[in-house]
Amino acid sequence: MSITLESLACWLVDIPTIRPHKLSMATMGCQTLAIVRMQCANGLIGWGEATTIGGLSYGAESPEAIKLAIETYLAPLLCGQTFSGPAALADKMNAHVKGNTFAKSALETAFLDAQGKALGLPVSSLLGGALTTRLPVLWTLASGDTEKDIEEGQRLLAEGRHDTFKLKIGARGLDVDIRHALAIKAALGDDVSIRVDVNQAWDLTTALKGIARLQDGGIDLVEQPIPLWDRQGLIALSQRFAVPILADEAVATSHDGYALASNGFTGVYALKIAKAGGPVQALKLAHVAQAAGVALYGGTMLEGTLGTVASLHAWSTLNLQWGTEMFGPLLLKDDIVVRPLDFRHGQVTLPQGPGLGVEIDEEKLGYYARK
Ligand code: MUC
Ligand code: MG
Repeated sequence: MSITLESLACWLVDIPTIRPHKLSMATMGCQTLAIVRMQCANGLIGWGEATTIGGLSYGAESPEAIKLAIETYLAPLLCGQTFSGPAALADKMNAHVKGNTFAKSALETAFLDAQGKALGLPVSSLLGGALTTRLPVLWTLASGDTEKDIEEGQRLLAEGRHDTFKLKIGARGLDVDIRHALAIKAALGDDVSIRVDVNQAWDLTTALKGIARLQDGGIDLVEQPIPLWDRQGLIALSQRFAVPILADEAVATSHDGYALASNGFTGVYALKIAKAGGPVQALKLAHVAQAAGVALYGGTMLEGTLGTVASLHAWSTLNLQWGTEMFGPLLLKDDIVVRPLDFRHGQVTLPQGPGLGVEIDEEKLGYYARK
């Protein structure tokens, strides 16, 4: 069904995190959600969201740049135009705006929300149809303190909220990081899957030493150990170790996925709607991975509920061998939606209503939006 865009509004919404979240390149005390409201003909409204991590420390688009790209370049390009679907929208955006996949992801999300509402269908139905309504979700232990992480992990296991954890390492020396990861693995036990994310912090030599020790210690997955540009290094690591290597920063689009897989990468890809330019674009990478026999993982840019749900609609159409990390809303002290997501038993429930199935609390949006 064709949708005509009338106007676009974008807010930067700052929400504190429940505790400092320490990654190799930044410590987050707050997350900024770039929230998009797409007003369409016939009174239809679509909502979208884009987030990044630590200002400009994770990716090339800051929250402020996302808002500027939308308001200054994409809104004038798109408003007044009619699109038959997300393919036509992406065509138009890509013909006139290079890169800026985070901004495009918020717009593709808002478009899908509007189109789903117009058709009375959940976004997952526009993307191929959900295989499941409950998706696995791990939690990231990243307080920066081994004892605190162990307590947090034990509490979440006891509550039954999560059964799988990711650790953020790479900010400290190799020995300190390995001791940290293996202490958590030992404390949480054999039945609990522990993965690490190095966020590009090691060089290849350090990675060779580090991954060998993590593998011996029972760590299940090693994410982006070396810089994103070192494609050959990542391929070599994936072929050398039995513990799977997860490509995150190194694989944003279907083109990256093709280049890695066709040169012999054998690990896992982290899908993220922001890296690819939206849920539809992220699925293109997923389909390249499926064709190449590379396993899949539903990744987060620590989105709030809107961006998390947009991702879940896409991930629900896939068989994700490594589950998801769509816990973003749980890291935030508050959100701008009427009903929070249901996280339980290591899973989250996919909303069923038309569009994203998320209702925005406009009072909260007004309260948290940057003035
Ligand atoms: C990343 O690099 O994977 C995902 C979970 C988390 O704690 O940080 C992110 C980013
Ligand atoms: Mg990562």
